[in-house]
Amino acid sequence: MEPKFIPLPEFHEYPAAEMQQRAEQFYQEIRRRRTVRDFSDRPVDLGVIDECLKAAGTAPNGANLQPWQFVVVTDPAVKSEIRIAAEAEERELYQHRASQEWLDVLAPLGTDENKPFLETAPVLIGIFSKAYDLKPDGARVKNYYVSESVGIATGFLIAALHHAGLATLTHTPSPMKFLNEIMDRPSHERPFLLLVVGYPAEGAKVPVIEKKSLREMVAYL
Ligand code: IYR
Repeated sequence: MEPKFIPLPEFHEYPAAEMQQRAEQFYQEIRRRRTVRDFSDRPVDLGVIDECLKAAGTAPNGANLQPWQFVVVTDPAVKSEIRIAAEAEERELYQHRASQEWLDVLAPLGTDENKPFLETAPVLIGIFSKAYDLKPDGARVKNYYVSESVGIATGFLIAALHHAGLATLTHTPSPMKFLNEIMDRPSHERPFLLLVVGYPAEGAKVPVIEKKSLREMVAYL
């Protein structure tokens, strides 16, 4: 297919001082984001969720094939099914599958196999990655850089939800194939992550953790 080009729309360049200020402001905003595990059952406006999903859908991705599928769950019965299945896997993980080394690095986060937030939080977003798409005639269209693409879209989604004023938790029950059945997704869609979304419970607590400094995480050549 012939490529079609248009002039780059809506690129904004800011004066140097403003650029620095914007960069600092964004850092200050995003550093307030914390993974929350104590959720309120307060409902959230699905209009907000949709806007944030639209932001996620703008993520750069392999060949613009957009190899993701999102599933928004608000039905209490479905959330309850997800909780039951996730806790069964997590019990296995915490009691048998996880190595001591893994349990040791998880200890400061205070996580365990109990996942009440899967029922309490008003919205769960299942994020699936697709190694290929299926055309109506059953033909496969291969996707590229699938986990990179879905990871970037998920990052956009988390940032958008935080920016809108909602709390999130990136939950990765392992394995999570059960999400295909509960969320009614075909088997070529692979569960990537379950995003728990809502308001923090009153008095919600988060663990004391530290982030790496620039010096620790960046090399300059
Ligand atoms: N999936 C488990 C375990 C877990 C693993 C990592 I790596 C974390 O950063 C947090 C939790 C759970 O959700 O509890």
